[in-house]
Amino acid sequence: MTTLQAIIFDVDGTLAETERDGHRPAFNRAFAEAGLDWYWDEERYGRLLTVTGGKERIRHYAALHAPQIAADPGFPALVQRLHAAKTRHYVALVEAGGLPLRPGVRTLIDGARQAGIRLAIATTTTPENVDALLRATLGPAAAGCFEVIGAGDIVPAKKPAPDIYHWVLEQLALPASACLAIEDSENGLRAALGAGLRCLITVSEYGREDDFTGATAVLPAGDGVRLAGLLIAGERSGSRG
Ligand code: XBP
Ligand code: MG
Repeated sequence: MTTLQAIIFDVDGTLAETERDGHRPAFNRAFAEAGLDWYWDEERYGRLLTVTGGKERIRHYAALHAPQIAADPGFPALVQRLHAAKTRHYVALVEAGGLPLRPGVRTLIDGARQAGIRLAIATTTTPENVDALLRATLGPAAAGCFEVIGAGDIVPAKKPAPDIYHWVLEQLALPASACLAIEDSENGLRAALGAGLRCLITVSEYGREDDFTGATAVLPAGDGVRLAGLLIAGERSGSRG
């Protein structure tokens, strides 16, 4: 059995419940600021989350609901402007302290570091969003927690493609067999499995209906991350069944 050497965390839905009360209002504020009557309510946003990447989500929505805007030659530039505004609003929401870590995340991070397990991040979200969330939740110590942060457009294809996990494994210089991914969504699970990683699922607000076939374990919302810590501690002690 290969000893666990690194844990690779997803961000949105895994480190913190950021989608419903963070990214979603940030998108809506950017749309309103641009004079667009687009509004993503909680239910519609849940459906849109099947498309990973904020820019990709905007393009997907416009193609379905505003084809005349999507067909305009200026649309690519509009997407960039909307997403930059959305990122600004999201960072402000995070910095206001509205998006805490999920229960058990801080304990898991501290415990893993004390056990000498290396930590990394593999996320679809924009790097500025990760930096803001880590600073707001982990404080000045944040910079030292994660050895590698793979985020956003650093790879050509976003989750469910495995690219971001391949990139992080390459930066860690570790084989997939020595690492464990922690995710909250079907897209994230598929990306991790596609890179040959075992993956724990901690079910999030928007992930309850996802298909988690292939996960090493599916841990319930609320207590999932704490249970993940117990599983990992068990594995480290060699008691994995
Ligand atoms: C979740 C995503 C991201 C966020 C929005 O990322 O798919 O696109 O919803 O962030 P993960 P951006 O679960 O992999 O952390 O607008 O910056 O893409
Ligand atoms: Mg996620």
